[in-house]
Amino acid sequence: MDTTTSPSRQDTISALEHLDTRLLWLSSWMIHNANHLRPKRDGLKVGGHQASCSSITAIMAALYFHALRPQDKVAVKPHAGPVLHAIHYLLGNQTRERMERFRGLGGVQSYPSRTKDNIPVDFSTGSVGLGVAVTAFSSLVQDYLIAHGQLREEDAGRMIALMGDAELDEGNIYECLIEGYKHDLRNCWWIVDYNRQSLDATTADRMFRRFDDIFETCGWRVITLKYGKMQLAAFARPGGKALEEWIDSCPNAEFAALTYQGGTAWRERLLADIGHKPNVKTLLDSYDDVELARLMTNLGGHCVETLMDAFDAAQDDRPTLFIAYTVKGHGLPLAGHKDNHSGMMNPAQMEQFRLSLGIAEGNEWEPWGALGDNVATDLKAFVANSPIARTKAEPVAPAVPVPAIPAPEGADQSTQAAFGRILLELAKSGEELADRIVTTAPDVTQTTNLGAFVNQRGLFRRQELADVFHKAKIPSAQKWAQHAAGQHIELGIAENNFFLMLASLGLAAPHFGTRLLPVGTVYDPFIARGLDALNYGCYSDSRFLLVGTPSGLTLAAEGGAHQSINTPLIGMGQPNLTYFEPAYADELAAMMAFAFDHMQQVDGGSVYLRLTTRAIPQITRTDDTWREDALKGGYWLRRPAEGADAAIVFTGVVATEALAAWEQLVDDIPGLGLLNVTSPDLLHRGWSERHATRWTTGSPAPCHAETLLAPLAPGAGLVTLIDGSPGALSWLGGVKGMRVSPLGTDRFGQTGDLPDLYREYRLDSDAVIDAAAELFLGQ
Ligand SMILES: Cc1ncc(C[n+]2csc(CCOP(=O)(O)OP(=O)(O)O)c2C)c(N)n1
Ligand SMILES: [Mg+2]
Repeated sequence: MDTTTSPSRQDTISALEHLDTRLLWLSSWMIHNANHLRPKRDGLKVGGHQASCSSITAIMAALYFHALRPQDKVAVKPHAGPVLHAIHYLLGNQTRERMERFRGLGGVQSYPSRTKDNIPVDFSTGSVGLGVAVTAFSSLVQDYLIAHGQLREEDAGRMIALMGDAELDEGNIYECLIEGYKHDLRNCWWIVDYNRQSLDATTADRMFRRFDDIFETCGWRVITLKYGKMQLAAFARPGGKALEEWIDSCPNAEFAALTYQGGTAWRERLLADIGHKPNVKTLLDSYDDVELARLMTNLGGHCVETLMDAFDAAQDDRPTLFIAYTVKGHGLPLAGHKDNHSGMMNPAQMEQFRLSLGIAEGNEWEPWGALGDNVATDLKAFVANSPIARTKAEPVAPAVPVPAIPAPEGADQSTQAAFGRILLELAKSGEELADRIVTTAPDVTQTTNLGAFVNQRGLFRRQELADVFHKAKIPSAQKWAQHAAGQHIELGIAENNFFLMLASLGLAAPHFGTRLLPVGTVYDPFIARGLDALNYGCYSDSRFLLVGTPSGLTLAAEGGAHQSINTPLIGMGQPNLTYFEPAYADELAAMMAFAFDHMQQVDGGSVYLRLTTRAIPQITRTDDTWREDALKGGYWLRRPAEGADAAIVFTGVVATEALAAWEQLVDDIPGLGLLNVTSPDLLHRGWSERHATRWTTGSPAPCHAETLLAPLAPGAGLVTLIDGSPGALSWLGGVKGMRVSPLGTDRFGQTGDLPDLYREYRLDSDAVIDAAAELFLGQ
């Protein structure tokens, strides 16, 4: 093959077929090695999915080594992770050593991971459905950057998901389709490995063709790749039409079972069903059993020529769904068996597979093993010349300076209103930071106080849309012109979409080389609705500011369905997300400045602010010393006396009740302290890290919780108070072995006004006083 010019069509097909086989072998071998050859120490199954890999190797060969351009990005279905690594092994980006350690510490991850794998992984996958939908949101982010002059149209890539057919059962796929249509989604391909098998079963025939309708309704082009070229050739022969009709009407489960049984079973069944039709027997007789089995499983998704042509024909920017028919376990003895999801070839089957490919013993890891010198040389050149080989490393986006963020003025303020005012001031400033902020919300823009920012900066739309109400001079507080320079992405009420949007926006820096600072608001209890997508964003190390507001029982009249309880624990338990809950507006301003910086640090992360609509009296500061401690997780609002026996510890909006109780108790309990925990998350993390370092780095410095509690007497008592799960604070008793009386909500709330609810749920100052009395005075 000439390496300087484009290879001929025939050479390309031949190279892709070889690569398909190489990927099948290497992915199978990687899994086999981890399960059958590598020494085991724990008796646990290592796992891996040879059948899931085998159904997608041709698709991935044709995509990666033919269709993919350097600017395109791909999410690979979780169970095809080994195929992705095999591709990068052939490209020279992956080492044998890491592949040998597949699913071992430091080795190739079970499912593609942006942060843990050493090869380029555009999107992490694992929780099925999310890795698919995220590509649509990244496409919207790309359009946002193009519209904002941060990316050239000609550099736009295609966002591609390689998905399992069972992923089509995930609801988040359809939520995403609807949002995608509203936002005029483009440059997005989803390629379904339509092997008609999920984990447990063969997928339902009744959905056949329904997917076309659903996607087409949402503006997608649907391209079905049902037959391979061999099958098409057979259909064109005498008797072929009957064969085609038989395949079309064969139920999924039966097709799978026959595939597993092989050539003899195919022949018997076909003869029984259609053998009496003209020319069919002659047609079938022209294939021996092995060829017949190959013919019957020569589906579109296993035919590189079919795949290549389909990809080549879809070169415009219309979102496109390719439904590529495949066989789970294709080319392996597992093919078609309904239990093959976790099935694995045994050593004898693997040996047989090796021999069938002519791979010499000891040569199993050879990238080009058993190919013969000429073919290997040609193939290496083909791979080296494929566009994907020219993909550059992910860009490093320069940081955007974070200006000082002054606290909003006002004697009584809620943190939610203060948040809106801070964003408004930023929007009016000429700061670069303000230009990089992108806000988004799932239909709660106004009620979470983003409205003022949106009035200033506008809604983002690729096509300009006038504000009809504004034009008609109908008075409205919301002046939401929609234009390409807008900085708010309005989403429908689907929290999964919201979190995936945040995840995509927060990956703009590594994906597109431009740092965006996404700020998303959601009613605090509905974080739970999108929790897996939030986790997905954090797992991908995306950077965003999540604002949960309003929160807690403090919503009062809104009732129990809207009052969040366990979100502080979510905030504490979620890796790569730092949770703060401010009591006062100046704390919030400090936290937002911290967040915008933290989101840009190499070892930073995302930030979650839990806010409220209840306005409380602000306090007068005499100095700024609180700030540093507040950003470490807590500070003394009233410093305890040295050796004091007690402290009240609170988080967030119940500051007023805590302060009132402190004022009433301080005469009876001399030296009583009042601790404002601004981040139960940071305090807890610091505490557990400090214990961990004791065993690793030697002499750890005291953590912030220890430093804060140091003045108290060893057996002191703590009353903790939070409008949320009391467990967020009660653990503080363990730091120095103190007694704790935890106050908070641990049952569903109800409607009521604040005095009634705070009394009923024991969040008021009387509850604090009673708890203190019980703890400290032995009453
Ligand atoms: C959210 C989620 N639920 C369940 C699983 C467990 N699981 C892994 S793969 C799978 C089914 C995969 O079927 P399909 O998507 O068709 O993939 P393939 O047949 O190609 O293996 C399931 C249920 C998961 N990974 N994520
Ligand atoms: Mg499947």
